[in-house]
Amino acid sequence: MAKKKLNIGLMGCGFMGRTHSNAYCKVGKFFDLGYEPVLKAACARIEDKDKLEPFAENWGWQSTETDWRKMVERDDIDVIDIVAPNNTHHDIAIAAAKAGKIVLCEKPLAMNSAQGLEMAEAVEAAGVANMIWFNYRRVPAITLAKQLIDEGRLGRIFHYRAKYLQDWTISADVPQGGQTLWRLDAAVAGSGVTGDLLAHSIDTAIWLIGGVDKVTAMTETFIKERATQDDPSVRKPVLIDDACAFLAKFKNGALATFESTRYARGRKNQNTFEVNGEKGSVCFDLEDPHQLQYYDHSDDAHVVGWRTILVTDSHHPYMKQWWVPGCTIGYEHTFVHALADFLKGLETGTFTTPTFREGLETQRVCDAALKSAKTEAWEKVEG
Ligand code: SOE
Repeated sequence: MAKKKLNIGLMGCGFMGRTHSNAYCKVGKFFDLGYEPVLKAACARIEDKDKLEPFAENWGWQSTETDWRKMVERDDIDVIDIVAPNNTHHDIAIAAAKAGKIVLCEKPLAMNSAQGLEMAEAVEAAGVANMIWFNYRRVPAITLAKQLIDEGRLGRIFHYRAKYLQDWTISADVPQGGQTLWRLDAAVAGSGVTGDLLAHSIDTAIWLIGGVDKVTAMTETFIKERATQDDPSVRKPVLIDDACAFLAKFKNGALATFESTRYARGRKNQNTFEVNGEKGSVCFDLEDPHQLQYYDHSDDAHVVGWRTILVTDSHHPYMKQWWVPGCTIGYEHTFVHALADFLKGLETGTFTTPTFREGLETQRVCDAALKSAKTEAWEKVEG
């Protein structure tokens, strides 16, 4: 059957631009879908034109734009996919929704929850399909953890314990801002590890066990001043959180700890969680992404213990689309899975999660944590 073409307009051409471009190229080769993404146009600021042209040529984007408003107005674009820095998400997403486009957006949804609310309301008012790319939900082992929890295998959940650790900002010589280091510039990123890394952990937690009621947090900025990437002679105060740790109480009564830093020497992208329930536990570590640890208290007493599930079999989430059992997949596949789920959702008329509304829920937890770090008190999560 002929596939329906879906013309994509990509806003941005950095790291996330590559992960999404790869997903658009691969998804139809591995998943049987009614929609076929067409790489119609890629857009970046005029200052980034020398990066945009080779990017577009490499991935097969048919045309380029340097003005996002023009891209949003183009009649031959069905989907606006935002992979530009966080301070651009709000305006682009709202304009795209008003123009009737499907809107996809990288995480975090926005600079803060006030912006996030306006974005969620805009896509809902326009009635357009929308999704935020929390890709780690689509790691097969994490999706399997969700399946085990939904099947009731863990029973009542008592604890959630998450860590997201990196180490790339330890040197005081790393500048802030500019094309590649905007994650260190609060005016562009909104926050530091809270929005960039903990947003992933929070999204996974909410997906697995439900909404967060209140949090109490501490943050630290270890290096107080850095040179700017665009002009190394200019030094500016660092206004992002380099590290954040918080306690959370979930609406269902479960207790949680979340910790994130870019100062954990040796940790490049360690994203872990453990869930403890009455009947069992699961544990995941992105440094061993194809494994899920599972403890089942109902096992016979003489064999009970943690087991390692190698999540590569055809009966595991997403895996039958790939290779033969035992052959592993990686980081880039999580974006392919997110896109496949989204396109399936379009086919069946259901909005694939996480929607902007769910991205807003995560944003509100981030905001509450950042607020609590200032007030040094427990803060209720809005909404
Ligand atoms: C930060 O270094 C970063 O690129 C995040 O922005 C991504 O969301 C994360 O998946 C990998 O690390």
